[in-house]
Amino acid sequence: MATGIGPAVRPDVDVVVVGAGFAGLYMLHRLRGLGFSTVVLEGADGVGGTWYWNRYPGARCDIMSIDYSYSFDPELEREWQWSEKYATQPEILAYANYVADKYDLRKDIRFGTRVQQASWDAAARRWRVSTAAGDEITCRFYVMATGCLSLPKSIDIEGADRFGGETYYTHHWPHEGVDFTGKRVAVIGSGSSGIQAIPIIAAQAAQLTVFQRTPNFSRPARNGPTPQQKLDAFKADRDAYRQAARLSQAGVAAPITQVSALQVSESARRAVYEAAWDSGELLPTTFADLVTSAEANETFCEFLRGKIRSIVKDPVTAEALCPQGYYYGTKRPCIDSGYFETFNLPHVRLVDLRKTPISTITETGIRTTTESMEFDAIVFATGFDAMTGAIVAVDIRGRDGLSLKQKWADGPKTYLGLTTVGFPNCFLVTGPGSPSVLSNMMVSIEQHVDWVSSTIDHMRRTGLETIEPTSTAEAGWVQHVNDCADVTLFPRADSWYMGANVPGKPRVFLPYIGGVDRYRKACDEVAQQGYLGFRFEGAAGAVCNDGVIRRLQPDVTIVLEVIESLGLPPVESMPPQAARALFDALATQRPPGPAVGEIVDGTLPGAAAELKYRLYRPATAGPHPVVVYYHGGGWVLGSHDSDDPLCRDLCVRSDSIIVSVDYRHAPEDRFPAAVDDAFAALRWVSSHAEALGGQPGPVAVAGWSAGANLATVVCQLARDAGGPAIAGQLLITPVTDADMARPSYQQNGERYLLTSAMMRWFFDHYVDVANRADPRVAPLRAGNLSNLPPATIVTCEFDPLRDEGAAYAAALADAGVDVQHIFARGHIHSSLTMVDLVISGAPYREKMAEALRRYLPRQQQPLLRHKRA
Ligand code: NA7
Repeated sequence: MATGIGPAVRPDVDVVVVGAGFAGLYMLHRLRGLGFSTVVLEGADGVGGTWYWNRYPGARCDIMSIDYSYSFDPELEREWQWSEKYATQPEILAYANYVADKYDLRKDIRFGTRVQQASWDAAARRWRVSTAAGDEITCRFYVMATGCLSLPKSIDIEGADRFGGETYYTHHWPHEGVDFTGKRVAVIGSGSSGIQAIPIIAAQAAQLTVFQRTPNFSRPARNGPTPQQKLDAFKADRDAYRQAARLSQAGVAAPITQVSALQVSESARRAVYEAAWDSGELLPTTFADLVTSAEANETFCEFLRGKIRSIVKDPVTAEALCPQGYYYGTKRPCIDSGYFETFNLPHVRLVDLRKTPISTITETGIRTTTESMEFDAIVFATGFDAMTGAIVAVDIRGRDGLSLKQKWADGPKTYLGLTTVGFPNCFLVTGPGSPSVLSNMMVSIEQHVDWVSSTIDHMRRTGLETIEPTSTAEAGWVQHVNDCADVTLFPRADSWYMGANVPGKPRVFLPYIGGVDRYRKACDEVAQQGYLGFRFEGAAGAVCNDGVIRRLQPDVTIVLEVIESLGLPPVESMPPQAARALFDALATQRPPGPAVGEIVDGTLPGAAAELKYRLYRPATAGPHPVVVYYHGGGWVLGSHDSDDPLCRDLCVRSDSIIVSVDYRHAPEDRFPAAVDDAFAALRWVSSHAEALGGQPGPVAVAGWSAGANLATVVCQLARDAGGPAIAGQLLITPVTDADMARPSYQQNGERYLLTSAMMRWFFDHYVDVANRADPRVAPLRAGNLSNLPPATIVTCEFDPLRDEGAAYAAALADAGVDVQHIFARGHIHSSLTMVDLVISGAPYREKMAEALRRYLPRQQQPLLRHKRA
């Protein structure tokens, strides 16, 4: 506890909320219920936010209305019935008004009031909020509920203000509507707004020309009544229905699949895609890897292109409407009512701006690089400065006058998408770094409002006056948001999710893609852990439980969740045979790893008997360098099969032959059987490198876990025996000591698959206690570590073996060995071996392969073919 701060100056109200959309309305209701004086400032003359402004023809939500509704009051849910599956903008606006009336919200909303500036007054510990009209209001807490798609992107087309005809913007449509009958109309933009408006404008206009820069993926919405089974499920158990949405990936309950699009037959895949096409849903369940695998995603893209080609009669127009160059879902997909069919109408034309860009808008129309066209009206459906635009449109000044716009100049930085360092008592509803636009907004809004209001309530109860995230917590969250995005295809697209639609906006993935369910869990855990990562101040002093809420890579988390859900018994509770059977069974469940040129199974003479080996040969022309690989499994478990995907991956990436050699396992054959076999295998492979189709000369050794232990032990033995020659050693999360005493055992010994108990079980089966300091068990304890082959040592942050791996790297370096230490942030002991399952491991596997290529340069290739004269 620091010393207390001076008394706060009483503000005009407890809370100012900016925006009277669905977020602002619920925030007001909730805070009022908790007894906080609250004022909502709203620029429009009515409630509804995005649904107040976006009145263009055809505007509807594309999440089913039964789901796109508040869930906080069962009475409201009973009273309000939606007339359609996807309600129109007028009906949604009517709902917002109904809510405002039912809870008597208008009396605390100041309409027609645009907020211009908000600044933190540190001495008085309150915000000063000033409006465009010059009014000022002070508050303890300042909440931006300004929406994610509310600030239109400025029109970046030359000559836009020259046009003398009628100009309309989908985001600011005249309240009285527009009649296009008999008119020549241009629509610029083919995002959700354009796709919804175009069929309706086409039905009125004499001529419609659509100017399309990027074609969009869209499927039929098949609007109609709400599906009966949804209504039945809702009526049967309202709470369960809502809870399932809250604990879903995107805020709408949907089945989860673990099936890869590439695992099933062409016809099975097509059946799933046809069902998605027929579903009329924005987020149908398809395959697990459409978000992460380019190859899988492309199968859906091609299916959808096929649909467009089958609907649109003119092949040139059809091709222009087919999205290319980005993956399905990485730009916001759409559902529509007759969009593609509209292009079969004789008076509708598509101009493909990728081929003929707009040169300028003229007084009478639009000129492209090839022609001039005349119009009576131009409709701009050109989108928004998404997620950050409306927030930084207000000049928000935090501690010491810090400007939020400046702080976010290189991209937004938030803790949980809710708060940002330097801006005490300021909350963002569905801000950047939260699921927001990747979710059913109603679910995300309610979750944020509930979290913010209960936090404010907690502060009142505990006498705390200010809250602000710490730099550590914010940096950790930003990292986690990026980690989640980086395992997906999303960052590759020029989308508004990436800020790419607004010239000059930094290219940063703005929302959180880890899922509504996991996100909610993170927020709840933050609160439960004494508001981890927040610093509070009050009359009694400061409190702060600093830390980072999510540090594992997101795909590692998923693997851990899946394994936990299997409810497997701990390995150390099993006899070795049962543990081996389990290990083998799990190995059959995972993706196979990449294809290699050839796989050869064979035997070689071990120290006591024949040993099996499996050779992986690249598809490229040989001869290739040779790597001797030792599998992991604690000297007790494992085989060629258990490390098969990793060996394939190393083979392809390093362009080397990998010879995965077996060795005798404990407890049947205890130490030093495995070491003796490992060394015998090294000798045999080295002397047969050419016979195996490999390059002559030194080999490299590699291994994972206990296999990495054997790999480095044979390096020490080979040095002392004067051969075989080893060009380099790749040690992936190696066992280098046997005392199990380093801090990483304490920190990571229970929760991350490889546990301390399991390591103890391995050691007990493998080696007597008296022999555990033998350098052939604990290579770190060797008296002499000099003159060993160059080493690449990989350690993982959440591995009990992390610190001994790092200690070995340091000891080798001290002994003058050329060492590269690769530290895998957010990874666990086994995650780098999980090829195609833990995608975030791929960059590390690439580094490992680079090391092998460095140790074993390809010798001059014989000239295979001569050009004919
Ligand atoms: P979007 O989805 O951002 O769509 C805007 C469209 O306008 C998109 O096709 C853009 O092409 C196009 N655009 C933008 N600027 C230009 C210029 N200068 N020239 C030509 N075409 C341009 O906004 P919407 O309003 O449709 O939808 C927003 C969200 O609201 C939606 O995703 C739902 O969540 C609800 P681009 O793709 O940038 O090449």
